[in-house]
Amino acid sequence: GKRAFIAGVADDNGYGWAIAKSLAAAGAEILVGTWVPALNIFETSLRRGKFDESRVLPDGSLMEITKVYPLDAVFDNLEDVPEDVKANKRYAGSSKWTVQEVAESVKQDYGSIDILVHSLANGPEVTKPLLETSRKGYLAAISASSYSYVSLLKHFLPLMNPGRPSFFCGSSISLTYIASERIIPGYGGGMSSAKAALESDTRASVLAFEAGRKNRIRVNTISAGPLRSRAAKAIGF
Ligand code: ZID
Repeated sequence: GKRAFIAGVADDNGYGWAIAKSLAAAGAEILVGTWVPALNIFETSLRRGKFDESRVLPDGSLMEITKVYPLDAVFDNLEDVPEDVKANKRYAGSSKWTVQEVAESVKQDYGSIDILVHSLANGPEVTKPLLETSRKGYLAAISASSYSYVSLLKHFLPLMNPGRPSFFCGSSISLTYIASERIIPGYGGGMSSAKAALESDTRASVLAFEAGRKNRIRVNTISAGPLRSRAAKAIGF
């Protein structure tokens, strides 16, 4: 069977959860990366059976999440982490949540993966029109929503099982939104720009070219339709 790492699962409402279920139904082993501030409540809810109804697969069995890794995809390694974040109670409560450390932990635990899913985005100023967005807010959106994919791919690539020449096996995917190419009022804060970067890095085949060359890994992004996830509710959708 295949092993998948899905970054961006913190409840049972979002795309990450739904993708995890589809992959589990197809027989994949599921590892997830959960944003550090959401880790406690996610693990508690999981343990207490709060998601059991949502865990039911088409064959009646329950999806198993083999392991939940704390992750903050805006930090590549410990040197990137500012002191105030290190000292923050929720962050201090767990460890090894930078992208590099998570990849190292997954490697140590399982050796390799076949599928990498990026289902995360964050734009602190998403409710502000672009013209009212600060530099800090814009860069934060790009960091969490676009570069996070470059970083995840970079660090997980060495763990991804390569394909054979005409049979690509390793695969990675992210989720984007049409606001990258059309005006969607309300999708501000640089989020439209962040999705444009994510798509360009994928579509212009920069990542596909580099990842394909290096390790025969496919790189794709899906422009998602509306889903009432936690992230979508936060922008009043
Ligand atoms: P979600 O809240 O389930 O997933 C986002 C996850 O990212 C959460 O679990 C967060 O904890 C996590 N996260 C945030 N910051 C970090 C970080 N620094 N490190 C690690 N994890 C972090 O929401 P979701 O399922 O909507 O989002 C998953 C992906 O789908 C994101 O890339 C979205 O941009 C994308 N997407 C969603 C929708 C939608 O409707 N939900 C749409 C397009 C793309 C869409 O059609 N307005 C109307 C329609 C749409 C979007 C906006």
